[in-house]
Amino acid sequence: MSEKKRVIIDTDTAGDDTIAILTALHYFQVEGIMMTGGNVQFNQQVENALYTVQVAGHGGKVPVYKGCEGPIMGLGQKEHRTVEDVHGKDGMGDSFFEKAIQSPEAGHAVDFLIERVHQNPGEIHLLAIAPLTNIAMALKKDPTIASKIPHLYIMGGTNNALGNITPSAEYNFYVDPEAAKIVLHSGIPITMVGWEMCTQYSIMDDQDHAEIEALGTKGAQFFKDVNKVVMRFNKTVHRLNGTTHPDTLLAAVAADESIMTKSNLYHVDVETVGELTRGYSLVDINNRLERTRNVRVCEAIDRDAFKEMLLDVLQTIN
Ligand SMILES: [Ca+2]
Repeated sequence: MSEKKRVIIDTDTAGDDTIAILTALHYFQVEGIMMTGGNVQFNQQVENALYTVQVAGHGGKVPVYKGCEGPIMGLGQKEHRTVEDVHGKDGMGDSFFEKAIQSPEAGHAVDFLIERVHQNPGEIHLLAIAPLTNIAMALKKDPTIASKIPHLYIMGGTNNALGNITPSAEYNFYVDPEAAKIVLHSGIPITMVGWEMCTQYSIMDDQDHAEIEALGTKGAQFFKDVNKVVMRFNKTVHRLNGTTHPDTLLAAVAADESIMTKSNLYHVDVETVGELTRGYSLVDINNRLERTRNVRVCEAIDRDAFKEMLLDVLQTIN
């Protein structure tokens, strides 16, 4: 078997971030985890990441670095909008797990990323499943890393579709659109998996949850616990019949691109000043702006193959 691809994960660990981390630990050599402000209170997210690594049996082997706790600008708001209503107070379905044994590292996530990329040029792929603050700040601090990152997979934005945090914007782009702009125009080869891919292909309904529970593993129990609150939230707010797995879908696409059955290279940008559309991602499908096609946009997924990957991951964790 060939060596596993090496990745760094950037996450605001709550809800589906946890399952994405489990997925990444299954398929990749994870060099480290970077924390960005997002879903819930920052130190809770750090704890969630550490606990998730421990659940996967990798406790003490994958360093977790604290990064930027809030967006670059945030338009004068003291704190960005967190979403405890989606994922529970602890971001883990109100499970209130025990404290992890491992502690976060002393250094800053941005410095870790810059250093690790320079030490391993062309080797470190990035999985971005949070607001893009850390990656943008790293690019600002040292733009020379861009040419040394072979690929960046982003869960964020939408491809001309309904948002989730507002009608026009997906959460990760909405929290820090300035960061998204910096990253999208960095020159790093990018694959974007938008929110509409998640609602079309990643939903696990009651039947799927029953199948997962029947696995009877520690991984399956963990999946059930962290998804308790989001199941209720999705049914009442998004009118979606099941749990959503945007971050896991992103990790799965990065692990096996063949599950992405349709994709195209488009010019993609993000709105930063719109009255109703801050954080909206513009995907120029018909190339009306005649600008550089900077992002490969995922447009369809083999849903069965994705589900099989998810079950494999949860089956393995015992
Ligand atoms: Ca996330």
